[in-house]
Amino acid sequence: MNPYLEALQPKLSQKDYEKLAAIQNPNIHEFIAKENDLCHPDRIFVCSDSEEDVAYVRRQAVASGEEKAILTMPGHTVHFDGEQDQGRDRQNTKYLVPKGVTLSKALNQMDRQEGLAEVRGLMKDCMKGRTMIVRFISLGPTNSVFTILGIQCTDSWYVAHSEDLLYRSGYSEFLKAGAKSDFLRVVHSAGKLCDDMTSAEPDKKRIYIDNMDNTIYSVNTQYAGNSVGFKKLAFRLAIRKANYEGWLAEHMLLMGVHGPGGRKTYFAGAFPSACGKTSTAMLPGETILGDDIAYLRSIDSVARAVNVESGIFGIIQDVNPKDDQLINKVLTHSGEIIFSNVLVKDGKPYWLGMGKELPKDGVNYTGAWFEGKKGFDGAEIPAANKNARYAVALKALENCDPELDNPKGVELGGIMYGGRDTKAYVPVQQSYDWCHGIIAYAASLETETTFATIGKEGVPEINMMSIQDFISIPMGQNVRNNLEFGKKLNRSPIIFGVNYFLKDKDGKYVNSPQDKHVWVKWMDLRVHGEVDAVKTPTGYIPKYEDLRRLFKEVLDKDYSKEDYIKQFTIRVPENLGKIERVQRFYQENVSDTPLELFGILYLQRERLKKARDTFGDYISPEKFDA
Ligand code: SPV
Ligand code: MN
Repeated sequence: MNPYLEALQPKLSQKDYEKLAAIQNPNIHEFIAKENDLCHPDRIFVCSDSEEDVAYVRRQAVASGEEKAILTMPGHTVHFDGEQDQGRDRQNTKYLVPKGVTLSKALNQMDRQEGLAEVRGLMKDCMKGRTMIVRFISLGPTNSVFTILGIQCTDSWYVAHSEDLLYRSGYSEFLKAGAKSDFLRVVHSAGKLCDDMTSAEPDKKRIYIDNMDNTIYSVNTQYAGNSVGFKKLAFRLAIRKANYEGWLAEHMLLMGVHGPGGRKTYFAGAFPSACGKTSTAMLPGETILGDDIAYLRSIDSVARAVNVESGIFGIIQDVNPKDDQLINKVLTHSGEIIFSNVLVKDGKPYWLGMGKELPKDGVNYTGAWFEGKKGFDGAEIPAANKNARYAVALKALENCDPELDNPKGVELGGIMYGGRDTKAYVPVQQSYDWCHGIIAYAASLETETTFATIGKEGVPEINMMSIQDFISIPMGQNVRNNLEFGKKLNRSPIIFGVNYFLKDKDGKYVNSPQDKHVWVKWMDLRVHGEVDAVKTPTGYIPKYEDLRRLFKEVLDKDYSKEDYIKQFTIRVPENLGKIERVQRFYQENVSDTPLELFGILYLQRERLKKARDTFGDYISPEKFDA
């Protein structure tokens, strides 16, 4: 028996002891022993992913009060996060950097020793009177070059239960891996709890990333983006691992797009949180492979990708029978689902934009709720939080892609990048080449903050490749990695820029949410070289005739020339403004920016200026199609 197992034995039942001892890796025992020493749980439960263990986790989530059964539907439960714990917390999420090391200025960081002392101080004895649950997970399909193993110690049954729905189980992978010591570690505690089982001390919320130890600490929070270790927490560690090993870990959806003749082409898509990623991945008639995190590798010189996860933690706001048939059907039928931060009344869940009137009272994340109730900040509390969510396994969806667990992943035909850009970029465009796409669309991705993170909404910002919140390496290095990745491929995916949020002069969106389906179909045709495009200073845009046909075929809509011109007019001043902001951002925040970024932006500026000299500030797409 190694000394760590010996130290852990008093906290373990005989069965749990055996489960742990069966893993031939003292590093794992050491990690758990270290966290046991810190958190001092009364006992430790080791989840082996057996049916029995998983059922136990599910039962405990309800027995502990962290979830409540929704009585009208078998398998449905609801979980509430505290009023000040309704999204990812950027301010309290920090990288711990050793003395002498600095990350890019734009990244939230602090001295490693200080940070460790602070967070470990907050976690001291935090599990007294509780059980520490140990979960083993495989990030990505098992038995694959993509597989990364992860382990989490948590005192939240809700977190442990969510992991069942969202990830591939990993206990047997740890057994197989034996002494292989490369795994990501997360330790989490919900901290002191209120009577309603929500974290009681939001001012002591901390999410600290210790790259040196491949460990993430999370305390005094339950919101899944801050607590479910294998979501955004391990993602930060994976980005670092990818950097060393020469692949990419991305905030991307994966989907199969159906083209002519029964063809299916896989696309990845990077969007910041709450900018249309999940709704794109779920387009009806296409297949969904993933909606949040993907790993990309060059295999035999083509880009292949896997979904790191196997479930969806999706925004429920605006899911309604008309716009989101597939997920709406899942959410309104029996099956295992955790709803979070919705309104519950008479044993039924309600959310904003569900397509029917909401009750005037019920129970929500603030406890007993009634219309007009004011929150901690004096603002009126909505019936359900905007960032209310559902957690469900991907396989619950009718159009789950059959390649989900393919260890080789899927070959990517295209990659799209899109943010909330109300002013500049056209709704869809294709880059000139890989490097232009990476710089002009991915590294230049502009967006506005959303309810997915705590703080003010609608603040414009640059969100590099949509991983600004998760990037754990120098930012310039990330740009370089992306450039290099594509340059080395024999067949690189085509890069597209999409913008679902462009507005007109009166502040109205120029597109409806359904239009994205047409853009996706157009991208598929471009990947296969089946339609022409119009060359503009910012990229190739669709021809009117092709869109008219696609609007009819896909949405049964008559697409007018006026709409086309409005949507695809090149707005020179706004585009020059964008370039200026992006350039300044990199100059001021990213000391290791590759020169190529400035070069590609310079050329884009020159093309825009030249076009302006001939055609003026606002240029109809028809001018470029002469
Ligand atoms: C996001 O905010 O990007 C999400 C939800 O996907 S969470 O992972 O909880 O942050
Ligand atoms: Mn996300």
